[in-house]
Amino acid sequence: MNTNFEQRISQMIREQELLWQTANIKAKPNNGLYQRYKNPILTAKHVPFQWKYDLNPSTNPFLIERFGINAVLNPGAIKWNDKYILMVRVEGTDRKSFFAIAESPNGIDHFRFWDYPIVMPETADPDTNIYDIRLVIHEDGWIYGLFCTERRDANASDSDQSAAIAQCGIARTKNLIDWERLADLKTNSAQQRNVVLHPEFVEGKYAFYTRPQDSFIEAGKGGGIGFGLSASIEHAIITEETVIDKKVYHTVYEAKNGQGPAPIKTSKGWLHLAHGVRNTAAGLRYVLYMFMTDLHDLTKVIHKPAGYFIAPEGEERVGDVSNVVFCNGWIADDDGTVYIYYASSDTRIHVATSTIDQLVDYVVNNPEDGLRSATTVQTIINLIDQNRAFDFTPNVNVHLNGQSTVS
Ligand code: M1P
Repeated sequence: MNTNFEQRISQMIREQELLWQTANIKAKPNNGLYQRYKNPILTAKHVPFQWKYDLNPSTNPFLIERFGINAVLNPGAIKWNDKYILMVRVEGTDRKSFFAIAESPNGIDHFRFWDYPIVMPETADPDTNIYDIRLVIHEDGWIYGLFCTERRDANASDSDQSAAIAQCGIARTKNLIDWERLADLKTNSAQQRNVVLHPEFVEGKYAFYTRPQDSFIEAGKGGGIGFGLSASIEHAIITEETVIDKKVYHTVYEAKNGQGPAPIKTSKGWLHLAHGVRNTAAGLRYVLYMFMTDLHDLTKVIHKPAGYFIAPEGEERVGDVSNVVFCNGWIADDDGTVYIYYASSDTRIHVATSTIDQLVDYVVNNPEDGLRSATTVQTIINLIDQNRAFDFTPNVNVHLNGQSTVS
């Protein structure tokens, strides 16, 4: 065997093991609401080299990478068999996305991919691309995965090779390996993305969060997070979609928005995490925001703080599609910790941790968007007035040598 070949393989094994074994550490500062971590938890480099290389020196004497991975992003998440499970969108250099499971013992580091990617069965109308799965352990006993299935628009002309139709694919499993593909969701909307299954039955039916949209990129008049019911999951049909959280002028979700993962049930209401998009001179900017719906009327938003919850920061701002954070997976642990798995710039995956108490406090007590500069100023004045009761002014002593100390 050629030694260079062997050396390169040993090097790959060492580098990958190092990546998998590296502990994550808390990033500074903690903003009182969530804790970011220093390292992304999954990158394209975490994908096992056995997926990319033919390791046989006689068929691949130059050890050329036979299949390239471009990015790992937008994972669905559940805690299952005591492991933190991410069902990751892996994107090849051929631009096709597929799903693969990575698991961690603690939710913040040591994520490793399972040996094989997921084989997702197709319907009679094969998917061109599948992505952004939302995993839900439903009270009917199945684990569901709802994802975007994209196919070429059959009505597009030959000269238009980018026209696509996005719809919601549905599959279920008991072991995360063998998936049963069900019929795609039917709604009255021309396109659907960001569809999420509610974990409980509502009026004895399956409940869905939807995102009706007019065209592949533009939400158009159909924008907003919708809600609808279907009696069947095997042939899910929503005949009536109610928009519960619409796009609004001059907010972080004025161009479009979409439900993130399935909401988390709390004593105060259902906690929702969503993404909001606005247009800028530099292109679309994706941020995450939160709201809460009523425990008994899921179409009623009862709390919604102004602005974003997480926006791209530092290296998160740059990647394949820059200035994007996107989340379709979080895990609420038994001790109240919430693990928020978000991707940055459609390139890599991060975790931020918080607690149910912190998230509920934020959603209930942070001020709503007054939708005008004047109301924003009034919000700040109210805070300053309340704070006059507390004197936190530090004593600053300036010494003769020009140095100062703070006590
Ligand atoms: O590129 C940013 C995101 O764009 C789409 O989200 P939405 O449908 O809300 O516009 C999706 O393709 C998503 O995967 C991607 O991260």
